Amino acid sequence: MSKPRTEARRALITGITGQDGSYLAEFLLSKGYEVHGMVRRVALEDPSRRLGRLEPVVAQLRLHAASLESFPSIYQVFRVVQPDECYHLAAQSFVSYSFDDEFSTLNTNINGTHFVLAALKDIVPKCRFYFAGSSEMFGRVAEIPQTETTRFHPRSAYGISKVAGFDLTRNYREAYGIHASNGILFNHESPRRGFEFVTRKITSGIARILAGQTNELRLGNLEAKRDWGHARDYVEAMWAMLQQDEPDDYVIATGRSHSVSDFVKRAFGMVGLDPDQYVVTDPGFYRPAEVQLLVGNPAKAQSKLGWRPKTQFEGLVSEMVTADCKNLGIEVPATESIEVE
Ligand code: NDP
Ligand code: GDR
Repeated sequence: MSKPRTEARRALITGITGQDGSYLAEFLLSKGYEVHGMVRRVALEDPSRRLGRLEPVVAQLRLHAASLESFPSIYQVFRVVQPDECYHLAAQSFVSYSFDDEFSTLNTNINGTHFVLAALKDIVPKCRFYFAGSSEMFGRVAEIPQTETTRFHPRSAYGISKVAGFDLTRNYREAYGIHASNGILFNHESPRRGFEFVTRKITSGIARILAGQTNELRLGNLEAKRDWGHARDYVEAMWAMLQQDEPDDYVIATGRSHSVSDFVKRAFGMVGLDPDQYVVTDPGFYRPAEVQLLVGNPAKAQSKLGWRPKTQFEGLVSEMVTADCKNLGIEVPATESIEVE
C-alpha cells in the first residue's frame, strides 16, 4: 500500500556520487522525497573530493557507507533505511577499463546487483527497484534501431555484467513478485560526466587547449557512433518507471546517433578551433572489441511513460563545452557553430 500523503517517500540511491546519482538525487528532492544514498566509506572521510557532484544538495541527503563487494554492508543499509524505492546505479561503469580488469568488473557489477536485490527481497519486498541497464548489452547490434526486444550480444565484460544484472532483475520480478524494472539506457552525458568518457574528454580537452595547458587531444576510434542524450533528462525516466503500476523494461534514448568525429567537429567548431590541428588518433585508446553503432528507439518509453528527451545533441555539446571552459575561467567565444548531421 502506498504511504499516506503526509509522509515523504523514501528513496535509496546506490551510486549517488556518480553523474546519474547526483542528478537523480536533485530530482527526487525536488519531488519531496527523503533521499538516502549508499556511498563508499572513503567518500564520507573525504567529502570535498568525493562528493563534489552532490555539493549543491549534500546537506539534504542521508548518506550511508557500504560497498558493492559486501553483502552485509548492503543488507545493513536496507535495514536502516527501509526504502520505498531503490535506484541501483552503482557499478564499475567504464567499458574500456572492463577489458583491463574483467574479473573485478564482473564481480562488482554482477554480485553487487545480486546483493542489492537479495537484501531488498528479504527486508523490503514491497520496495520498487530500478536497475541501470545499458545499450552496451546490445553490443554487436542485431538490428537498427535497438528496442526492448532486440537480442543482446555484449562485447565487453562490462556489457556481460549488465546483461546478468538485467536478467537478475527480471528474474526477481518473475520469481518473487518484486516491482523491479530495467532501464536500457543509451549514452547520456553532462558537465558532470567522468573525465575518462569520450564526450567529457573532448570538452575538457578543448578547455585545456584554450587555457594553453596542452596542444593535443589523443583519442581512439573516431568512427564509433553513439546515441547521446543528457543525464538530467534520463534520470526522470528512471523515476517514471517506478511510478508505473507494473514493472517493465524500457529503452531510453534520443533515437539519433552521431559519431565521435561529429562530436569533435561540433565541439571544436563552437570555440572556433580546427580539430585537425589538435586531435591525434592514438591506437592505445582503441578497444579489443568495439561497439560500432548504437541508436535506440524510445517509442515504448514515450507511449507508456510519457517520457521524451528535452535536450538535443547540439545543446548537450554546447552545455558541456561552455561548462568546461568556465571551470578554467574561459568565456566561450561566440563563433558561428558548424553544422553536423
Ligand atoms: P558513474 O561512473 O558516474 O558512477 C558510478 C557510481 O557507482 C559512483 O557513485 C561510484 O562510487 C559507484 N560505485 C562504483 N563501484 C562501487 C563499489 N564497488 N561500491 C559502491 N559504489 C560503487 O556512472 P553514471 O552515473 O554515468 O552511471 C550510473 C549507472 O548507469 C551505472 O551503473 C552505469 O553503468 C549505468 N549506465 C550509464 C550510462 C551513461 O551513459 N552514463 C548508460 C547506461 C547505463 P564512487 O564515487 O565511490 O566511485
Ligand atoms: P561507452 O562510453 O563505452 O559508450 O560507455 P565512452 O564515452 O567511453 O566511449 C564511447 C565511444 O567513444 C570511443 N572513443 C573513446 N572513448 C573513450 N573513453 N576515450 C577515447 O579516447 C575514445 N576515442 C574514441 C569508444 O571507443 C566508444 O566507441 C558509456 C558508459 O557510460 C557506460 O557505463 C554505459 O553503459 C554506456 O555508455 C551506454
